[in-house]
Amino acid sequence: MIRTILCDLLDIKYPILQGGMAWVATGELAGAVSQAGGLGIIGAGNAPPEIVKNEINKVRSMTDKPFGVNIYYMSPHVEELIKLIVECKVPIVTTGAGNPGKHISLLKQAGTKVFPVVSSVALAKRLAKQGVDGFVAEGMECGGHVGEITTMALVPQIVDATGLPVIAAGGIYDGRGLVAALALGACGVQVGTRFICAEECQIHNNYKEAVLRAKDRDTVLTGMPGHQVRVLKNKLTREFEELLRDGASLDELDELGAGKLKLAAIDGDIQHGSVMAGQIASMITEIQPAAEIMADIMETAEEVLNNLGKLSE
Ligand code: TUI
Repeated sequence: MIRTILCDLLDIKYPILQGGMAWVATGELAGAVSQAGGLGIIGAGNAPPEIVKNEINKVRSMTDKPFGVNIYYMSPHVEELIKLIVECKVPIVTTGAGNPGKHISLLKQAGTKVFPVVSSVALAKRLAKQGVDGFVAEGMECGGHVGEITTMALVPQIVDATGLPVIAAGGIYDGRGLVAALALGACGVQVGTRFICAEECQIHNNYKEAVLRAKDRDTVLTGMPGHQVRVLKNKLTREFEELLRDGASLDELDELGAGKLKLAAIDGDIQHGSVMAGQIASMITEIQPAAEIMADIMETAEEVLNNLGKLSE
C-alpha cells in the first residue's frame, strides 16, 4: 500500500485530493471522496457563504473524516468565505486564481492547513515564506483556469524551490499518473476531471457524457490572454475564436465568458456553456463511484511500482 507524508499531514488513507471544481465539487462529491479515504474538496467558486456553509454541513453529515474547501480568489465573497472557514474550523483550504498571502496567518491560527494552488515558481516562493503548509502544483493539462507550464516541468521546480510538500495536478488519471508524480518529488496528486464522472458528482448528465465522449485533442485553451481556461471544444469556443480573430474588445470577450460554466454544469447546455475538462478526459470511459475511482488509482499505482522495481537490478 502506497503511503506518503501527505497521508500523515492531512490524516487521509490515500494521497489523493479531489479537485475543488466550481459548480462541480459539491458536498456530495467531497463527502464521498473523504469517506472513501481521499481528501474531498468543496469548490466554493463564486458561491456566497450561505451556500458554502450548507455544503460544509453536508460533508459533515456524510463523514467525520477531513475535507477541504477551495477558495476561488476572483470571487466577490473571499473575505466572508475566509471568516466562514475559520468559524467552521475547516481542516484544509486550497486556493486558486490569486494570491492568498494576506489570509494565511488567520487560517493557520484557526488550525486550517493551507495549500495554495500555484502554476509558477515565483508565487510559490513568495508563499513559502509566508508559512503555507504545501502546494498544489497545477500543470496546464488541467481543466479550467490554468498557467503555462506542464505538470512534468512544474512539479520538480516547485519541489526544489520551496522544499515543502507538493501535490501534483494536471494530466493525472490513474496509478501511472500517481507514480509519475511521486517520481517528480510530489507527495500526492489532485485529480479533477476524473471525479466529474464520479457517480456522486451532481453535475448535469450532458456534461458527464461530453467528458466520456472526449478524445485526446478535444480540449482547447480559450479565454482572455493571461486568464486562459481549458475546456472541451464546442460552439462557444468556436464563437470565441471568431471574436478574437475579428479583434473584439476585452469587454465583448468577457461578456461571452460570463456565467458559462453554470450554463454547462447546471443547465446542461454543453454547446453554449463552458465545459471545463483536462487533457486526460479521453481516458475516462465510465461513471464510477468515487471510492472505485480511488481504488483503481491505488491498485494501478501498486502495479506500476512493482513493474518499475523490476527495471533495476
Ligand atoms: O483556479 C483554478 N482553476 C479554475 S478556477 C475556475 S472558476 C472559473 N469560472 C469561470 C471562468 C474562469 C474560471 C475554473 N478553473 N486553478 C487554480 C489555479 N490558480 N491555477 C493557476 C492559479 C493561479 C494563477 C495566478 C494562482 C495564483 C495566481 O496568482 C496571481 C498573483 O496574484 O500572483
